[in-house]
Amino acid sequence: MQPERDAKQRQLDADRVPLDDRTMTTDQGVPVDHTDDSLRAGTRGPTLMEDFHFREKLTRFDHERIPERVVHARGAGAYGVFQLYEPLGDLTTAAFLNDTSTPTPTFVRFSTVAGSRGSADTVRDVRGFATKFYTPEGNFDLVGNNFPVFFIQDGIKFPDFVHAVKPEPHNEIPQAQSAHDTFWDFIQLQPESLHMVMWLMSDRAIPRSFRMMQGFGVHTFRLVNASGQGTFVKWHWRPVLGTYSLVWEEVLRIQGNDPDYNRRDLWEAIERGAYPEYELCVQLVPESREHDFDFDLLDPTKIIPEEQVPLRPVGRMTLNRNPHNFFAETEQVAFHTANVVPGIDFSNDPLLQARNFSYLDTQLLRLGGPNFPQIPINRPVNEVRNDQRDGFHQHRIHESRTSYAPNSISGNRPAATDGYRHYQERVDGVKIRQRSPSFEDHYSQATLFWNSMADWEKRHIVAAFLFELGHVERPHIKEAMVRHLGRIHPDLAAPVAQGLGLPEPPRTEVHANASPALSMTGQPQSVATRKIAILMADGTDAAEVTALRESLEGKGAICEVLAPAEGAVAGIPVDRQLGAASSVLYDAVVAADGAALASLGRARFFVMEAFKHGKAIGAVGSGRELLEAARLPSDVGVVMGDGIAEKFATAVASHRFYERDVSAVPA
Ligand code: HDE
Repeated sequence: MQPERDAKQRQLDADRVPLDDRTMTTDQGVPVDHTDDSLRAGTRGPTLMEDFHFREKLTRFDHERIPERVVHARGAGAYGVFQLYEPLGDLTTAAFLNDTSTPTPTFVRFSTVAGSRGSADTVRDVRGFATKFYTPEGNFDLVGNNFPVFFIQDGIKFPDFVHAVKPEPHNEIPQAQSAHDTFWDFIQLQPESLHMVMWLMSDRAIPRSFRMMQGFGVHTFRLVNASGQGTFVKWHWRPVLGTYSLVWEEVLRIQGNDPDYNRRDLWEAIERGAYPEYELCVQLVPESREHDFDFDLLDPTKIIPEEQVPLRPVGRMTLNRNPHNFFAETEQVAFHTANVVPGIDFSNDPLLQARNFSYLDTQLLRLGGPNFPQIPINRPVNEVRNDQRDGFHQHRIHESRTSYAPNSISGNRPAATDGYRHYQERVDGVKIRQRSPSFEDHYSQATLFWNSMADWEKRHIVAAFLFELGHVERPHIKEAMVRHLGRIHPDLAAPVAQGLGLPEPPRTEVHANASPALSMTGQPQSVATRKIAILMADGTDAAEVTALRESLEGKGAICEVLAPAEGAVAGIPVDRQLGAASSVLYDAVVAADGAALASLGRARFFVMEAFKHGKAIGAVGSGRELLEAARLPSDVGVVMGDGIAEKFATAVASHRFYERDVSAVPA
């Protein structure tokens, strides 16, 4: 069932060009009779300049590209709606945060940060989570990430940071990877990054799906109510399906098997009607409590632990519509942290202040001039009226004879009346290039993060540091990083130092505080939208497979039948032949045949690799023989026998069996 057409969709309809059976024209509307041969002097003669169709076609092609985003170039977008739970009038005047009767249309763009437009989705990186709310009072953009902190404290360091993480300048290597010298050189010299680096080395940096990751506004913002009272706010998106990640070895193999893994997952879920949902939550701090924390609320390298300030759910966003055209919508969407509506304001976080400059500036180049807010995806749903005029690609025809204010000729219209009022914060200070001493502690929250991890999360963090620093060439950078890790936690530094062949740094005292909410254990569990591979061949018992499949699909799982060849096995159609499939594209695997598959290396590898990556493994009928042939070292998360449907579904819903010892599995 198609979702209702909201105000934004109705507005976009006017710009949509449906595919129809009408004939081809030039850009000038002239009918085209032939588009396969250019006009030439004789069949073997030179092409003629007067072939305007040929010239227009080539010129338009030559100009198809625009600059990719300087960061977050790789992304995927979707439309949605935001439904508020209850009016927040005590906190903010924002209309969309007070009206529970009309859902607010949204557009979201998810992205990676470092890679270029054509890079793979599943790289170790932060993910962008940018949301445009088309509110009746104009656009509000919540331009967040899937981590709650950032690498730097002051926006003036952003070009330095981005230059360090991007491919190195001499040879443009490596693509979409932080595992290289310039990145780690920057980090070792800029310890304010260490908290963020802990997140980056954790599995949060390799999300299973855009549908299964959190979003954070990162900075402290401000809500302002009708009496002009401000409340500090941190924004959080919480995925209804829970927060889940891939494992590193899997990620490496997905990049070749399906570079569009996260994009495709989002697209297909929406096409199937399994709409991704996220709860919008706020952490609220009254202004009177601004200085009650042992960190500075203005410091974007710090979280407010949820145990200190709990999350309050305020609404839910459902992504329910794919774009029609990637370029027009997802590529041309322009987010900006300064796109706020009355009742939402900024804090003095120096990173946020810098962003409030950068996002408008970048669009001027990327989208070719100052009229980019007129591009359909960027237009607010309410009317735009002002004296801003002209510029490249002006689409509007302003009829007024004045474009200045005040004026007496047009009745002083458009008039500035009761609109956005900036929060009246008292500020006083000397001009100074200096960080506040309250921004100086770079280690405590990195330690807090480490202390809060489950054992498996700690193991993965150590492995990530070893992979990354293992790609660094200069010994002094590795040594400096190990010293920093020693100050975060000796249990982190020791195995990394050992793996790098470096001496363990002297063990220092660190605090033992933890914030359990930081761990990814204890997520909501569901088999819905999980992808399950069923390996079949001629020995498959069709009745058993059909019963299992119906049960799993009834719970919202997606089952795909894989077999040595396309066609059908035991009367069941094959979705993909094994030669074109890989276990890394599935959440779980069921072996349904042993007789034919047990001798096939590809089938054995499939099962072994899924086991290595912690996935639930099932077997029905003779499928047990395939598991035996794969020589799995344990039966943790392996479900076999008759009537396994319920047990297997529970195993799949638990996501991964990280407690398996897979160190000896060669896959
Ligand atoms: Fe961005 N960032 N950023 N950023 N950012 C951009 O804007 C910038 C930061 C984020 O899907 C650019 O339109 C500066 C934090 C997302 O279109 C650019 C600083 C967070 C997206 C830019 C930051 C983000 C961007 C590039 C430090 C998380 C993708 C193209 C002061 C809270 C939006 C563009 C989309 C994109 C600048 C730091 C999130 C250049 C200067 C912190 C999700 O303007």
